[in-house]
Amino acid sequence: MTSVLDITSSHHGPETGIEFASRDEITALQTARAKNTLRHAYFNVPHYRRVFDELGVHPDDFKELSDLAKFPFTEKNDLRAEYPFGMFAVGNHQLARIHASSGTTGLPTVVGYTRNDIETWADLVARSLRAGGVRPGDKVQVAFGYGLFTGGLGAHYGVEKLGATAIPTSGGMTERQVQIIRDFKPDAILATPSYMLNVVDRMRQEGMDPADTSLRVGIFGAEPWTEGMRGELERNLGIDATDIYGLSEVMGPGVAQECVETKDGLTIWEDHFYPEIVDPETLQPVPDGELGELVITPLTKEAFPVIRYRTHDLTRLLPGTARSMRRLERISARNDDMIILRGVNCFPSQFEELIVEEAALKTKYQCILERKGRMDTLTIAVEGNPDCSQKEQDAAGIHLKKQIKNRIGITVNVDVLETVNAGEGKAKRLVDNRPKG
Ligand code: DLL
Repeated sequence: MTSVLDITSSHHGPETGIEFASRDEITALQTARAKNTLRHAYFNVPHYRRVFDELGVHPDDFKELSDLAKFPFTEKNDLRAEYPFGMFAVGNHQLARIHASSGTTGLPTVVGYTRNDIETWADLVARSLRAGGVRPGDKVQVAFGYGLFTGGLGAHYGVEKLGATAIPTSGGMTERQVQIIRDFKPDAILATPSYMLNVVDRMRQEGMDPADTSLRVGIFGAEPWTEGMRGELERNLGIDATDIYGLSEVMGPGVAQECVETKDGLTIWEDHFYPEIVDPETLQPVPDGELGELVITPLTKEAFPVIRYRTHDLTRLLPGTARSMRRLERISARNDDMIILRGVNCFPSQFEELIVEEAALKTKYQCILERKGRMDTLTIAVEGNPDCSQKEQDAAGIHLKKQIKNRIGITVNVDVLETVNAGEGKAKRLVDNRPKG
């Protein structure tokens, strides 16, 4: 620990150390750590012993990183089958914390952390925040939900680890978020991007100019968002907005983070995570640069090792730029959010890119799937911009429908509404009202 009186101590900048390690160093570290993780999982988690044995693979078969492809994937259902603690590799007395992710259906997935896991997580979030432009001494409003969700507490420990000041507002209570921005004068805010747009609206309702706050930096994640929405948040708030990624099963926020100096996708912290991209149909790994499903093997987890976790997030692996570690392209969608409308595959984010272009519409929307007779129909419910006339809003709705036809190739209904509430945490973009079965 460094004392506040110790003015000679400095926080190590990103210019040195592991974030700039050579590819060979990263590969050597990943290889050693993957081997340990495979052994740890095999010898301490009955599920892994069983599925490795069934496939006829053993941790000793792992010699180099490409050998990982011989090992089985882990799916959310595997975790659910062992609910609540069956996938933990340590005894209860070694657990420092438990989180859970609700998911959309069924049992939550439960994840555990040892003290060391919590330390590693805090280090990686601190590293992420620094990459996003937060500095020691900054005040950081943490508007991710606190609780079983990993967002709030995960971010919080990283803020403190960086040497910044956490303001734990949690999510929701938008009026109070605005009051705290005005009175506590935070330098940075962490939130889901959809919720931040609610905060911006609330500021305007209270006669505040969102561009005229103390905020310098915003770090947004926990749900898909687009370049268009980045532009909107940056323009409205006069901040640098970057993308943070993570998932409970692998750790929580801080698995990958965009660097503020390049804003070109998210650096995945490869000293702690080994990423693969697989073809979602064949499940075979594809080369870097190709689009597919992200599969992650965390390399240092004690309480909850997972091998080849299928995230269902779609992205590609890109070479490093601001750091030597590889980047993930902005995660635009999950493959379970894919809409197949009369044979055309599309994602909510494709509509979002067109919605942000309409000045008379707000980036508040939901995609509603219904069945009329034997036909599936898709309605984009989108909020009108109250600063524009009804006529302008209606014209924007008609224009949006045309743009969707021209650019995506499908016919949808567009409903311009006074309010569209997609939730206060992660936005629910897709509402499937079709009869089940
Ligand atoms: O959402 C962890 C987190 C908290 C990340 C705060 C970033 C900030 P889960 O609730 O387990 O964990 O949800 C994980 O959310 O598989 C993605 O589908 C989605 N997701 C998370 N970050 C991003 C992002 C947290 N930056 C799931 N872009 C993931 C797109 C994201 N999707």
